[in-house]
Amino acid sequence: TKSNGSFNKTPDKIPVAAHPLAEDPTDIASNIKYHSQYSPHFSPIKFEPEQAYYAAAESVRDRLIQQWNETYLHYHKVDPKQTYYLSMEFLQGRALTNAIGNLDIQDAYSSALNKLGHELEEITEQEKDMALGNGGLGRLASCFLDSMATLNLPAWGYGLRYRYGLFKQSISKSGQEEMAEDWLEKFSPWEVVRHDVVFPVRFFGRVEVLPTGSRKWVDGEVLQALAYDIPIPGYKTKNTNSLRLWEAKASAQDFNLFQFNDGQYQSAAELHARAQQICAVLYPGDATEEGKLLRLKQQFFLCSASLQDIISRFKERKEGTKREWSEFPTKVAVQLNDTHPTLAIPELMRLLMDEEGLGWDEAWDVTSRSIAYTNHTVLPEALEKWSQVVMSKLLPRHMEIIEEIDKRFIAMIKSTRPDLENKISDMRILDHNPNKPVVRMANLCVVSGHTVNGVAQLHSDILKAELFADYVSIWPNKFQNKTNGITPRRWLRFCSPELSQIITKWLKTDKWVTNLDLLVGLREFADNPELQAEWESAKMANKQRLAQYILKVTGETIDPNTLFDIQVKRIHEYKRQLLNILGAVYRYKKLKEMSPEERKATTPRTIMIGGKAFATYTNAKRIVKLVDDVGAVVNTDPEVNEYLKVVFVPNYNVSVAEVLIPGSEVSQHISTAGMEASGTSNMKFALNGCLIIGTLDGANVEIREEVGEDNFFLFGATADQVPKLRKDRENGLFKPDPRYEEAKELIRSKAFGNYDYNPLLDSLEGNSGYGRGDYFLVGHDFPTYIDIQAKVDEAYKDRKRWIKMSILSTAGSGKFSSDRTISQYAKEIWKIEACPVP
Ligand code: T68
Repeated sequence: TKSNGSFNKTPDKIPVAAHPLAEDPTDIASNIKYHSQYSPHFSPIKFEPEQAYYAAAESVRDRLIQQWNETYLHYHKVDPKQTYYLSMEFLQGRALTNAIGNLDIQDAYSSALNKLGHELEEITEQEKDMALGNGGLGRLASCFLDSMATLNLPAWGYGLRYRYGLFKQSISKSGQEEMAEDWLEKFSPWEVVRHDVVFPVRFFGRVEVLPTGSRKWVDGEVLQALAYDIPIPGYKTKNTNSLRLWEAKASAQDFNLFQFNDGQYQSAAELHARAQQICAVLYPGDATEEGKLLRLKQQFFLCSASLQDIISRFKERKEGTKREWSEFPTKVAVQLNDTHPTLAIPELMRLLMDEEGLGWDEAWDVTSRSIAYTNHTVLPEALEKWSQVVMSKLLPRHMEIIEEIDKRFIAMIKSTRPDLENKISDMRILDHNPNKPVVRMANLCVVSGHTVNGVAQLHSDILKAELFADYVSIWPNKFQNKTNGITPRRWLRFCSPELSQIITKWLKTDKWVTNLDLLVGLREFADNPELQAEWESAKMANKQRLAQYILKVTGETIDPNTLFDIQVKRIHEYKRQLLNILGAVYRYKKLKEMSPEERKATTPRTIMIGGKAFATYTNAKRIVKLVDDVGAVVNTDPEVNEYLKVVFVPNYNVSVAEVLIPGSEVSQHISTAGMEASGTSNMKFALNGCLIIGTLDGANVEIREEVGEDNFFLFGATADQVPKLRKDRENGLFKPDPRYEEAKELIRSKAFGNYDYNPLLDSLEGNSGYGRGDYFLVGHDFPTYIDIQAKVDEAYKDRKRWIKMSILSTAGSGKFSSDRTISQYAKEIWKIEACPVP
C-alpha cells in the first residue's frame, strides 16, 4: 500500500480529447452548462444559484487542473529543492472568487454567468468557507500558500482533511451557541482524491529489537492515510501548487465480516470507527485540555503520512540512480507551523534509521538540516507539553528517539558548556516532574531544527530575550525573525475592487498586486482633492455594503455616515475585547449625561465586535454576551442611538472578514503588550485604509513605523513595563481611574440586563489570584485608551485630514505582503528558488 502515485503515464501518442479552455463568455457559459448536465449533483430540473455555483466551480476547476498537472510535471522534471509546509490548520475561506481572480478571468465568468441568468456575486455566496483552522495561525498558512504559488516557488502545504472545521457561531439570548459546520455536506468541487496516494500510519504497538541490534516498531493498529489535493493557483502565473490533506481510513481487511454476520456490528468495524475519529473535527485551539490523545493521534497522522510522501518523492526523482541521503536536505525543506507537527522530527529519524537503515549520526544530520520551526506564541498555556506516559503508549519508538535526543543534548551541554549546567533542567526536552512527566515540544523543536523564527520583530526579540534565551548562547545564528504578512490578492484586490481600481489608476499600474511596496507611490497624492474624493466614495461604497450585511445577519440598521469601528478576532482575555466594551459603556454613559446639543457635537460611532469563543472558555463567552447585551440597550435607546451603536457580528470567518475589513475606518488591536505574537488582521485593516487603535504589541509596532506615528492611534503600557505593572498590582499599588470605575459600576448595576457579570468583572479586581488581579492590565490601560478614543473622534471631524491618513495607511502597508514574508523564508530559511512553469 506504500505509494505516492509515481507515474507511468498514458502513452503520449494518444492526445487527450480536446477540451478547449474557453476565453469567450459564450463558450464559458456552454462549459458551465456542460458541467451542470454531465457532472450532475442535483436532479436536472433546476439551475438556481446553488447549481450554478457548482457548475461554475467545476468549469474553473478544469482550467486549474490543466495548469496543476503541468506544474507537477515541471517540478518532477526540474527536481528543485521543495518546501513542505506542515500545518494542523489551513483557513482557506472560499475558493471561487480567489481562483477566478488569480486566473484573471473575472470579467469573462461574470458575463458568462449573466448569459445563464445569474450574477457572479450571488453565485460566489453559495460557497461554504473551508474553515480548517482556528484563527491567525491557520489563516497565515493559507496566505503563505497563495504567495508561494504566486512567487512560483515549488512548495506544498500538508494538513488534515477535517470532516468538521471550525464551529458555526450563533448568538441567542443565552449568548454564543456552537453548531457543527458541514463544509462537505454537498461535496467540495475543489478537492481531488488521489486514490493512488496512500500510506500506512501505525499507532500503539511495541519496539522489537532485531538480531542485528536495530530496532523496529511493530504491532499495534495500522490505519491508511489517503491524499486529497486542493489546487493552489498563483496570481497570473501558471504555477499551481497543492495543498495535500490527509484522510484516515481503515482497509477492507480490517472489516471483520465474520463478526458482522454474527450481528456484532460495532466490533466488526471497530478500526473503521477509530479511523473516522481521527479527521472528524478540528481541534478547537487555544490551549484546551480536551481530547488529548486524539489530538496527539491527529498530529502524528499528519507527520507520518506527510514524511512518507516526501521521502517517496525524494526517492522517485532521478530515475534509476540511487540517491544519497545526504542530498535530502538539499531537496527538502520542512517547515513546522508551531509545535503542532513536532512529531515530524522523531518520525523522520525513525523512517531514516528503522526503514532506510541509516545510523543515528547520519539520520540526525539529515533531519536537523531539513526541519525548521516557527513559534506563534509566548503564552505559557499554549506551549505544548505531552505526557510521557501517553506518548510511550501511543508512539513507543518515537519516545525512545526523543529520549535519545534529550540524552545527547544534555551530554553536549555538559561537555561544551559547563556554564549552562544549572540550566539543563529548563532546557532539556524531557521534564521529569514526578507528578506529570512531559515532553516539551518547543524545546524539541529548538534543539532539533536548523532555524527557529518568531512572527514579528517584537515577538522574535522576546523569544530571544526570554523563552529561548539560554539556547541563543549556544546557537546564536539559529534564531530569526519573519514578520508575518497577508496576501494582497484576497485582502485588497478581490475584497475591495473599488479601492483597487483607484490605486491602479493613480499608480498607473496594477503591478502593486504582486509588488506591494509600490503602494508608497500613493503618498505623493495623499493631499490631492481628486484622489481624496475618489477614495472617500470607494470607502463609502464599502461601508454601505457592510451596513447591508449587518442588517441581513443581525437585523440591526447601522448608518454608513457614522465612524465604523471594528474589532474582529478570536475572543480571548489577552486580546482585551473587554477593554473595548468597557470603553463603549463609558461612551454610552457620557452620552446619556450630555445635553442634546452636546451630543450633536460628538462623532457618531458604530462599534462592531466579532469573534468566536472556545466553547468551554467561560470568560470569553461572558464577553460575547456582554457585547450583545450592551448593544441591545444602546441600540434601542432613542436618546443616544443616533450617536452610538454596538453590534456583535455573529460567526466571524474569512468570508465575513472580506466584507468587514474593506468597510472599516478604525480597528482595534489592543492586546496587553507582549502577548500578541504578531496579529495579521491589523495588516489587512491597515492595507484597506483603516486606521489602527493599538498597543505597542506584535506587528502593530512595525505597522506604526511604516504608516507613520501620526497615522496610528497608540496607547497603553509597553511590553517592558508589563512585568513591573503586574508586580505593582500585586503589591496593592494600582490606583484605578474614576472613569474605569464608572464603566464597571454601570454594568454591575444591571443597566445591561440581569445576566450576572460579576464573575467577569471580578477578574479585574483584587491584586492577584486565579482569574483575579487583572492579569491583562485592562485597568492600567483604560485611561490612555479613553484618551486616545477622544483623539480618534476629533481627527474624524477633519475630513481632509482623515482621508489623508487613510491613504497614508494603505500607502505604508507594502511591507505586510505575505509575498515579502515568503521571499524571506525562501531565501533565509528554506534556500529554495522559483521554478516557474514555462
Ligand atoms: C496566532 N496564533 C497568534 N494560534 O496568536 C497571532 N493555538 O498573534 C499570530 O499573528 C498568528 O498566530 C500567526 O502567526 C494562533 O492563531 C492558534 O490558533 C492555536 C491553535 C491550536 C493551538 C494553539
